[in-house]
Amino acid sequence: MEKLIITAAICGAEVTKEHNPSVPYTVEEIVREAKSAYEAGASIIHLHVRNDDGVPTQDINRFKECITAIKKEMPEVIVQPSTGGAVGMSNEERIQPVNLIPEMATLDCGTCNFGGDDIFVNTENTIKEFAFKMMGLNVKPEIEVFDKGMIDMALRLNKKGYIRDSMHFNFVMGVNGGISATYRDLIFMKESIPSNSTFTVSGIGKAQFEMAALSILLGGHVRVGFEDNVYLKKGTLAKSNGELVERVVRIAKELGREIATPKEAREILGLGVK
Ligand code: KMH
Ligand code: ZN
Repeated sequence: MEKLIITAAICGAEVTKEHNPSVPYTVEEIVREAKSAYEAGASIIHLHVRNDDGVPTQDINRFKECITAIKKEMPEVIVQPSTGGAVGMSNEERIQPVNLIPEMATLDCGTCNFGGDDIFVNTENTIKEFAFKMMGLNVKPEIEVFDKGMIDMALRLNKKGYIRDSMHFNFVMGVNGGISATYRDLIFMKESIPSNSTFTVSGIGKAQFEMAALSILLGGHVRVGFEDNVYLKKGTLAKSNGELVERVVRIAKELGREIATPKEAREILGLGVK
């Protein structure tokens, strides 16, 4: 089986220090968390950024500052900025980090309830606009899907030429409003994507490690991190993103999957290839 790509979603936009005091806000904290994840075996850092007070921002200069600081410490790591940002942000705000021409960025492929009155809005035209921009700059989209219909949207946009082949999906499973984090649903999602695609799985909350284990067995990849889950195990907060990555590495080793380096992750994902 292909080596396992571990992505660390170190920060997110919704989780705060009240959920876990190690959630990073400042540039220094973001570098600390990225480093802990990288040293534990993550090859991709999925990045949201905050102002020092913790308020999420998509400001291009804040992204630039954080990416430069991460790359200074870890030149080979893949940094994947979010274009989802936080619920309620405008498209203009959200797309900003793509102008830095990162190797990858997220492309959210549908609208989703996000609990309470929150709706994460991604209209068809938004998805097309973001996909078109990423294609023009040769930024590989990680196609974020919160439900099966979002896979179908990505497949339609692939046919229409907005997304290149060898698509890479992230199945986000267990959001209050999206697909559940069950074995049946993960197998359904995997069987719904083209055979030349790759996928990673983000199990939300307590589903994180069960979904990770099943993805490892199915030949998929894994995302963990504070954005999705702040607990190492029931009742125990993770001290760092690195602790979450370490747990995935232990599970993978037991299941016979080797861990990809950033260089190997680039090869698996075809980064930089047009
Ligand atoms: N924070 C969510 C509203 C992404 O990074 O592209 C969107 C999100 C997805 O986290
Ligand atoms: Zn995100």
